[in-house]
Amino acid sequence: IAYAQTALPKLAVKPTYRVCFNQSEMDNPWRLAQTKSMQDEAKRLGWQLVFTNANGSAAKQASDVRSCIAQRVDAIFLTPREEKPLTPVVLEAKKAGIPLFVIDRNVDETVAKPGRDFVAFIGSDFYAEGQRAAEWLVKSTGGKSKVIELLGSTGSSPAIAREKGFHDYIAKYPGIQVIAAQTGNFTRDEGRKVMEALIQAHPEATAVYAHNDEMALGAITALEAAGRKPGKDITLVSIDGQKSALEAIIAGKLGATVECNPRFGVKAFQTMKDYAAGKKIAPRLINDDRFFDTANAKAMLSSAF
Ligand code: GYE
Repeated sequence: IAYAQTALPKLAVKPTYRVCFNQSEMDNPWRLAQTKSMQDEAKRLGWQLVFTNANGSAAKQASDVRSCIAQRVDAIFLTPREEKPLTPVVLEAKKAGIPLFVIDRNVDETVAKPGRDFVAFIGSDFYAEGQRAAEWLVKSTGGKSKVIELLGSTGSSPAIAREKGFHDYIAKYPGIQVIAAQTGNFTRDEGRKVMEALIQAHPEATAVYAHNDEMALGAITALEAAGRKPGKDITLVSIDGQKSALEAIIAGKLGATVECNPRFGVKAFQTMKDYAAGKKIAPRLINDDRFFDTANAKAMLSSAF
């Protein structure tokens, strides 16, 4: 689609709105928490939320957004599964005059830019998350480890940036080597299966960096089945900060997890209201993320999702 040099669509101030939330998948606690947060806040505001679930298919998610455009909703909240396949529909929403907010994962910003083609990107700094995971691993292994990396879904912005952030950080530490990397699609089951194979092929591994907690938890199961002792003879670090990951930290199996806050509801809808009111919206609104390890996992458990 050719990019048209036009202003972003306006949004009227109204007592209530009908908005779409286009979810990518619902197969892990992070996605469930994100969805619940959007639903709870819509309910609290008395707005109508049109919810779609793409079940892990970027193609379905694109058609979900198109059907929201056809329904002429007031605004669209898109959490794009992958960057490139979801970029065209962002431009289509603009063309149709519907303000769109990209939340959590991003689209391809070389084509669609926040503040120009869509109202704003709201989400975590995935690159910083990768760096924070690397920083912890460097410290806790004394700068020496052979790492297996479990990558997130290929082509998704968190997988891209969590990989880059981690690798850029460890570039200064020659004692830290990534000896194998494979996608586990952000799921527990695939994390387990991939780790089963990789630990066979690379018994010399001393660490695991998983792009999310679910894959780390799957990896722990696989490592234990292979006779390894997670937390003792192999160090694991991951990202998300879900409750079951904090429990794994308390159990001494997972070393640390960088929080990726899934609670978007309040911030997303407040940003939309501000936009309707004509306030200036920053193109990038970055969430604050905590960090969990043995020092605070117990105390933080009840606040995790
Ligand atoms: O880390 C993962 C989920 O997009 C940041 O997606 C999110 C990621 C999250 O499936 O668990």
